[in-house]
Amino acid sequence: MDGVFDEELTVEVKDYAKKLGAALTGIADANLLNETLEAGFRPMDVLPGCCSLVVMSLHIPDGALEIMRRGKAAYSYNLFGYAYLNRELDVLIYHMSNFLEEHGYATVPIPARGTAYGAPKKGYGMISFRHAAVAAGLASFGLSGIALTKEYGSRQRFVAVPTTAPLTPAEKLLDQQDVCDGCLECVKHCPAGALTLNPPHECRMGGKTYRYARSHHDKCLHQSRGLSTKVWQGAAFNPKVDVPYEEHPSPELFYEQLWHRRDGGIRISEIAESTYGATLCGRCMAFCTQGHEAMKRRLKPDQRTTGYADDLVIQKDGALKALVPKCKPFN
Ligand code: B12
Ligand code: SF4
Ligand code: SF4
Repeated sequence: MDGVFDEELTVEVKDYAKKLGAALTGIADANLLNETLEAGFRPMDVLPGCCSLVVMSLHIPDGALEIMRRGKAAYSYNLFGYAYLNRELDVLIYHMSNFLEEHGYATVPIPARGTAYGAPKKGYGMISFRHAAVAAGLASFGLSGIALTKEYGSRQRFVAVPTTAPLTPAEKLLDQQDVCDGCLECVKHCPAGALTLNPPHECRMGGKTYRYARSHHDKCLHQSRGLSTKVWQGAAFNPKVDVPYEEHPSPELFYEQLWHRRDGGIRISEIAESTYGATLCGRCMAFCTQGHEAMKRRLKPDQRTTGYADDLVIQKDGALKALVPKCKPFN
């Protein structure tokens, strides 16, 4: 961004985000994203005169993911990793948009989940929050395509508020190796084979090149919306009815699958909790090595063998080792 930044407002914005409960906050230079994202999905397309994006994240409680890794239940993740978390993220967006508007700047509050009805391109949000998180210096891409941070690995969801406020952007972007160790656990654990690295998707931003898996939208959705029994096999809240996968289902067929062929129990739970398909998968997030490592770094040493006793062992040299997860990878 050319011109002068409003340092004072930048500090106020970050403080405000913290007060609202954001786990991480950063400022992305809109121009970085204008250069990287496709026409129609750039900050300049969404908000004329957009200078900056306020990027905020909320951490997914480790317990919600760890209980799935232990093959017990997908219920906690559905709410605290998705449905409720999205509502909390929407609260951040709502208040941050009002805050900036009260300071005399334009914004666009983009909802935390989903894409606009009738969006011009399938699978594209108004702005890609993962790219915004990378541009804000908060995250880098994992090979999974998920934006990983040093603080929480894969275990967070992001939002970004585009604004005309001239906020001071991040000085430095993270490298991919800063957060992803290339272990491929994410790809191995995908029940749909939806992540392809041959060849990877390439993204250039701020003079850096990031490579990550191309994700098959429909295959991922098939798992995420509770049409498959494969996701968290045996765990409570995992669908019991397998609906055969079909390429490019029409809206009519998709509706039919969701409301007539899917596990009835799951349909009911969706209405009650707005959990949107009940399983939501998220295995690429749950099994990301760096998400698990970040959790271990945060736990007090004496908690590492109690809270997650069936998951971690302390070796003779004091190092922690993760036991082989109970859910086997899909090959
Ligand atoms: C649409 C969408 C999806 C789609 C498409 C994903 C995608 N590749 O973009 C599907 C349904 C597959 C999906 C799945 C998931 N999602 Co999603 N999703 C979104 C959403 C709403 C928009 C993403 C977007 O704009 N992408 C557009 C472009 C810029 O992304 P892209 O990587 O370059 O990919 C595009 C092109 O490169 C191309 N492409 C990529 N691969 C290939 C392959 C081929 C063959 C071709 C032709 C093209 C192509 O098409 C892609 C778009 O479909 C965002 C919210 C938001 N507004 O950002 C959440 C978001 C990305 N999802 C999120 C999550 C967590 C998930 C899931 C774990 C499911 C879950 N439990 O929530 C999985 C993870 C799958 C994965 N490993 O990527 C989080 C990620 C958080 C993080 N830490 O990074 C977000 C940011 C939501 C949020 N508020 O936090 N998601
Ligand atoms: S959410 Fe599940 S189906 Fe989708 S890419 Fe990740 S592991 Fe695969
Ligand atoms: S599981 Fe491994 S390869 Fe995949 S994103 Fe995480 S650290 Fe990177």
